[in-house]
Amino acid sequence: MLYPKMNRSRMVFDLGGVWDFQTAGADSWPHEWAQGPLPAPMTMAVPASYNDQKDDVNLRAHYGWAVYQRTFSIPEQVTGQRLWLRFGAVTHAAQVWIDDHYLGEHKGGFLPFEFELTDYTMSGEHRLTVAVDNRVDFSTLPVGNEGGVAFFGSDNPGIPSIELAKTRCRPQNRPNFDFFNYAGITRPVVLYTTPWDYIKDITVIPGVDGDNGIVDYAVETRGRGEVRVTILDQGGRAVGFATGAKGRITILNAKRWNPGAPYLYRAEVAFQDDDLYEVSFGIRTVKVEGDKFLINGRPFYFKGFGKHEDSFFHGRGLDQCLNVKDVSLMRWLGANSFRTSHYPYAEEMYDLCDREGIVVIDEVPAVGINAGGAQNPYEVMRIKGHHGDVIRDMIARDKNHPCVVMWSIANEPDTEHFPQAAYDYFKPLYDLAHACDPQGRPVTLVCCQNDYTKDIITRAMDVCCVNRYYGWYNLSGDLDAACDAWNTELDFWAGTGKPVMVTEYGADTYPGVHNANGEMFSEEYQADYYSRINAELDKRPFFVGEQVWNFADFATIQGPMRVDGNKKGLLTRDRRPKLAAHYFRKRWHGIPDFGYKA
Ligand code: BDP
Repeated sequence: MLYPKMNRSRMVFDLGGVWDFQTAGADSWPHEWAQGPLPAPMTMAVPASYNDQKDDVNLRAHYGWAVYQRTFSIPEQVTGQRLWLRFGAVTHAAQVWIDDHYLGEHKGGFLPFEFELTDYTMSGEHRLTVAVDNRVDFSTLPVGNEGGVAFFGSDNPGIPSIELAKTRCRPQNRPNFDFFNYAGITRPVVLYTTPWDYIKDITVIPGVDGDNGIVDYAVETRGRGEVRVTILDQGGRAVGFATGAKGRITILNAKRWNPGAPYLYRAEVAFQDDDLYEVSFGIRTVKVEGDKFLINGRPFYFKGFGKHEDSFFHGRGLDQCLNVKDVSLMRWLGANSFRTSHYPYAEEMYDLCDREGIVVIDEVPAVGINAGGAQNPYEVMRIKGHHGDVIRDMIARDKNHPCVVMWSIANEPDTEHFPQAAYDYFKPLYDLAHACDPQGRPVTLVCCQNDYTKDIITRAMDVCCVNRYYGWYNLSGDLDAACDAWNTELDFWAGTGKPVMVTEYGADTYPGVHNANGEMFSEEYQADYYSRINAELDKRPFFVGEQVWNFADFATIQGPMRVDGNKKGLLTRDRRPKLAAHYFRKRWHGIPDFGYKA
């Protein structure tokens, strides 16, 4: 799906601002609210999560539907054009009305969707109503626990007083994942126009032939007519041209897009004399060969993070200033990459990473496919169809970004207790991801710390990505034992012949806590933990990357496991470095992007 852009054939109108908002019931919302102004609205900024915008525990902990509303009128200049209403993301499900017309619904909180409004473009004021459902359960991605009641955290089953109290406590979201379940209209809402006959989609497949760049392209249009494609370099000079909806263009002596040294070309696509759209792309290749991860034919080493879209007040709402700051901090740290744990991020972040040369592992919101071995998640969770949809939609959205070098189809599913079921579930999704990606990027699944000898799906991926907490959740506080466990496990992965990387390892660290003995939760422990483990990872030639958990501290549900959120950040939630950030800054500036393990 193309990102809305303004140019001489298209207009974009931002519907962001302060909307009316009202919470509704758990299972439904009064649809008559769409027929007029909300009965008792409060103000709410869009885009942003709603949870932290007011000082109200009922809003933070709200469970179920909430309704947003605003009015707008459409400029006369759009007459004769098609008009579209597009949402960057609404978490987790949305029902949309314009005036008295129901436009439709969308499931999934992290990908864009749109409706054509052309038939409703009469003059006068229009009322836009967006109902939002934040509930997670066995049918959603991310996965929540069923029932929506009772507490999260340690349980003492069988105690009468607790069992009785549980039946009486109010419904609440019980995420099966470790980040706060922020909800609302979290990304931009825009109206945009296209001409009647228009460009629907553009696919760019870069390649190389010696010093030259090859651009295979495909343009999907509505209506018939001539397609003309001009390739522009960064200085705006035309360096290639072709006509036709499909074709190949050669760029002589093309400059490569490289991590840390990006170069972007633009494909300017014209359709008849009507429509125009420009897509940025990079000339770069990605390939797994043996136990190496190659970018532009050279062995790349991932240095970076698992991240979250998470910040004060905004929750998971798009914050461009924060994104720029985060990329700047990545550079300050000497990092070159991150994973969009645990959902596709806002499109604006990928544009930024294309421009800044930051490498991205792009992940679908498939987190929580794990019932701790008590149940077979592949039987009890009703997610397979939706899982395929989010893989398809994420790749369709992000396929042209040079920053994206790998797709992650899940985080920490149960691959241990039901290994064959996991294989049968994920192998078709792995094949689907490959079939969807015109650029043929590697595909992975991020595996949980469990019995890796039983897991048969992780080793079937192009890259084995492992999340490991030796020295934290296991072998807590004992770094000798943690290093020992890592080495035993690394001997196992060596046998797969695949590239292996760590996509999560870390230690909760309360900023300001210091300890001469380097005990858990202190800044010293976090720094020691990483320097000890990294010394072991460095010995393994097949080990292609280290992504720490996490870039910054982030919000989670309250519970006995978390002190004001997850504190495994190298940075605090307000982006101040902990001791371990200084350790990594030194380490990573000394590790080249390419050839570290060559
Ligand atoms: C991993 C999850 C991640 C958690 C992390 C932790 O992938 O979402 O936040 O552990 O416990 O299991 O800090």
